Amino acid sequence: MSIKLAPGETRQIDVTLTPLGEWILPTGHIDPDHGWSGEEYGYDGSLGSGTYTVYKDDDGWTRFLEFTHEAFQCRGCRIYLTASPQSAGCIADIDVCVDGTYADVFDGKVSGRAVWNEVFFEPRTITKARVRFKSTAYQFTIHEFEFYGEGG
Ligand SMILES: [Ca+2]
Repeated sequence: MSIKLAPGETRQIDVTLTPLGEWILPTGHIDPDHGWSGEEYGYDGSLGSGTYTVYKDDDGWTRFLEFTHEAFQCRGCRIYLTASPQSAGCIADIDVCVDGTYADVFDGKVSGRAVWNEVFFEPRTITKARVRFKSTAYQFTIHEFEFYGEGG
């Protein structure tokens, strides 16, 4: 919709904004390389608990942790992350699984200072996502991971 106004003209409009989805908790996890501890605490609905890792491979990346859900339309995700030390810069790699194949949706800086990191992308039907991190931090804790989408 577009409304053209003459110079000096004003008009009041009412707008109703409808969210495209909601935050959705994973229903399960896969820790393919046994790199994480307490995985279920990464999606138990509480920021007071988390799953953590101290493992990093030679290339500096943690091992992947996968979060699963029945197939649904996903538009994004968010991660509440703490790095130790929190001052360490962090890169996150986030992929989503579409038709059995992982597709990259995010590679970039995130904050490990106990905050939500939100990532949005073109909607697609997925069954799981996986995350890993690269940093000088010696430990990462995912307090919560949530999908954003419809039909969860
Ligand atoms: Ca938790």
